Amino acid sequence: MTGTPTEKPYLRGASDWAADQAERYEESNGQEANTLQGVPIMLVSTTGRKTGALRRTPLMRVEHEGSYAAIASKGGAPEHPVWYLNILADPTVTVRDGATVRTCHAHVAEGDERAAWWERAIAVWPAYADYQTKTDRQIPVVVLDPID
Ligand code: F42
Repeated sequence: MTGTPTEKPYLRGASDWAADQAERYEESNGQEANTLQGVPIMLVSTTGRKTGALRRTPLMRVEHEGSYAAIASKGGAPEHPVWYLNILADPTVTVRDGATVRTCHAHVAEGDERAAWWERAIAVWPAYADYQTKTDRQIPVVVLDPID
């Protein structure tokens, strides 16, 4: 798959509350629907690994020195969110952070890097710690580094 996700036809996600938020956030250039319970979100666009479509996923905004972390918690569900599978298949994503949109390269954090980002994630959204207690899978921490 080549090119950035935003060059592909958009397909709406199956979770209505998330898809509604994604669409309002995108259409308002990041000025509306930009928080969850008062905590800022970001919008990660990936390329569907089966459809090749543009997929837009709202996630909690975890940022440090210009890079971001996408936490594949899915509320502690036993299975990974499929946006994570999309990223494994094509690590070129875009991140909307308010009015700023960056093309990023994604990698899954391990070891010390993962520990540092996990701490930052918990500081933003403490519920991540609860989600991890609900599942045997280790919740992936995906670091998104701007490349544009
Ligand atoms: N989810 C998190 O995991 N972490 C967060 O920090 C987070 C924050 C957040 C904030 C606001 C909000 O509104 C939602 C938030 N969510 C958060 C929920 C998140 O937006 C997603 O809804 C959730 O993580 C589940 O992601 P998902 O990619 O598994 O979505 C499912 C429901 C979905 O849309 N499935 C589609 C469908 O039709 O069933 C397919 C989507 C897709 O990418 N398909 C791929 C393709 O090719 O097009 C194929 C994928 C495959 O099956 O291999």
